[in-house]
Amino acid sequence: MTSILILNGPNLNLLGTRQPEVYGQTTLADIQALCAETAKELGCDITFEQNNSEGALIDLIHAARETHDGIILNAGAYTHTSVALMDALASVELPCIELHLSNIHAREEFRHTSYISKVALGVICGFGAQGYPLAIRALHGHLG
Ligand code: CA2
Repeated sequence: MTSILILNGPNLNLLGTRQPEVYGQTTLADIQALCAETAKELGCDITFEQNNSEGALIDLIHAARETHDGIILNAGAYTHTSVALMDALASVELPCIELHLSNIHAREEFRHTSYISKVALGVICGFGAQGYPLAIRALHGHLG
């Protein structure tokens, strides 16, 4: 069975509690439930994780090499700063979809740069929580 790691970076644990005008009212637990529904429908296996630490995210990416077929990554603000996360993704050679709730290109200039895009199979942004099921379908389709 296809196995997908869904990885969420810093501050995404606060979803639904602050800045609803930017990130919506959906909580990360709601998103996890949405992902579980999609995975059940497609017949694939998902692991859903959130961590605020760059090093922990890198460790999860390294471990995925042995356990998962692909990665969906919302790296939060590390998207715009982390060469280390980019290198980790490149090193495991797993297909990765970069995901954002907001349209990062319609926001501040500093969010227009993504280190993750340089090693991603594709990017989904701007569709809020619905981006997660879209990314699962896209990666599942890619993995065949
Ligand atoms: O749009 C996205 O998904 C982002 O990855 C979210 C990051 C942001 O730094 C990226 O540029 C785009 C921020 C996540 C912070 O989430 C919060 C949720 C509720 C309250 C405050 C922050």
